[in-house]
Amino acid sequence: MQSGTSDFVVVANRLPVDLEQLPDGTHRWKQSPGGLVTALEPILRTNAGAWVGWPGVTDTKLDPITENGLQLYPVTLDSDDFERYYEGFSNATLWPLYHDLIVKPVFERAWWNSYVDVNRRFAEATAATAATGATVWVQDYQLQLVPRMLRELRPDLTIGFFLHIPFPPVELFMQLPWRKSVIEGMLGADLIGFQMPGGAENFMILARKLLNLPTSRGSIRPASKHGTITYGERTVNVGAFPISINAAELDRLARSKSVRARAAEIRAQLGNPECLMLGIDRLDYTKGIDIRLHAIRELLEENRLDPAAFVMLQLATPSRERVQNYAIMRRSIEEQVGRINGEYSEVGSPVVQYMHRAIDRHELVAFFVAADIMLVTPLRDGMNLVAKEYVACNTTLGGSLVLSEFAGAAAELKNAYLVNPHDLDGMKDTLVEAMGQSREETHRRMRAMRRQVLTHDVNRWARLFLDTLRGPTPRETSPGDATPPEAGTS
Ligand code: ADQ
Repeated sequence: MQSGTSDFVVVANRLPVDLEQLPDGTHRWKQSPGGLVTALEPILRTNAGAWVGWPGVTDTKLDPITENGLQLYPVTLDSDDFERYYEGFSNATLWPLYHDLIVKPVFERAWWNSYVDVNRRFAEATAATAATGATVWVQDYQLQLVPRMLRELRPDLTIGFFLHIPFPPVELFMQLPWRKSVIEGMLGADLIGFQMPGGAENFMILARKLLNLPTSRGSIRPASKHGTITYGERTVNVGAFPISINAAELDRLARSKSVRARAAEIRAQLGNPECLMLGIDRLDYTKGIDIRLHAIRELLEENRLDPAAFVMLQLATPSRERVQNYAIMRRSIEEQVGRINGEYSEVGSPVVQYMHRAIDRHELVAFFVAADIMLVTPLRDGMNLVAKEYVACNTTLGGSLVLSEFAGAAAELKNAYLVNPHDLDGMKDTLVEAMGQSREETHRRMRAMRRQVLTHDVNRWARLFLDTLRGPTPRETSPGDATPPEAGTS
């Protein structure tokens, strides 16, 4: 197969820009600067880098473009692909299967066939883009078959794969009718990265049980907590690489005059409550939005929360709206908000403020700065960047983070108020405890969490993954440059 010119290729379901369809039918590119693109941009630029992904609209064939110096290769999806590969297999099969079956996964053969087709298209686009001997980094659960397909097309490439969501325990994964193909798909990579050591461990067990492959535990510098799988002639490395955020930039933004002024204005607009609680999530049944609302309602019923003294602000980004369980979830949350407000709000000052829309970055940071208590209560979450973003924005140390034990972030943010979202009473008690905490203790906890988040940012994550994939550069192996400490201490 003929090779392309890019030495470093990122492959993700979405491009780092969205193609927007305007009312007159024409199109326009809009930046969607996620953490991933910010972290990878310098590497993409210095390595003649490219990004392969779907531009966000269906049935539109687009030529490769260069946007802000980045080579972008759009992969076309038609509306059937979108329904079967994306909404279907990715988000109604894999997503619930990998998140502890919070809802029942749907196993539909036509969806699987489409997943295979689309993964092949991504692999072919990548093979045509990558230069001889290039490094390719494939992202997430939508593209688990790409590493193997790509290796068959281009054995010369170095291939990494990173899963952003949890990798489930063996008993759950075994339900998947196409389980062998998925594991073999991922094994096409030279390095398979997970958020947590538990995910890496689950994968190793499956490789052993399902494919009878020899596995061994061992450390591969520079990352920690690793194992290897012998797969034919190759050795596949497996490890945990907890993702993070651009902490320094958020810290800087949170300290800016304009954000601080906007934060004060938000508090004033909400009637300067004694306590402002905040939830920021994609509207997803994994995020436990309903659970935190339930806890608040019961605390109000029991007179343990004074409706005149606090406001709960819930921001929810619209997400996967055509997938049935998302629509059900949205209705239930909106009913709960209505019920609490119906019973406890005064004219002009709702107890729960709910906004179902995307918020721009500056405004989002102002919400983080304004909040006294951040509620992050997922039933299961690969990492949860919101928890880390709140910490990075809490420059005055006055805020408290209530965090689910089932978010990957809990392993690093041990000074959060950790809760089990299945234990409603425990969660209510912890919320009351956080609200009544002394200033000194609040500062102590936040200071410790900030130390962790500011020293373990997304650049470090990307560097650690790529150094492990390609082998450490001479600088990294110089004497005295020890293996970085494991993320997990705060
Ligand atoms: P997500 O499930 O999307 O990510 P999360 O890690 O919390 O979850 O990231 C969401 C991002 O969207 C955050 O940066 C947040 O600030 C932003 N956001 C949320 N609500 C918003 C709103 N209303 N307006 C604007 N922005 C909003 C998946 C996995 C996670 C993993 C990440 C990264 O499910 O577990 O942490 O990938 O690997």
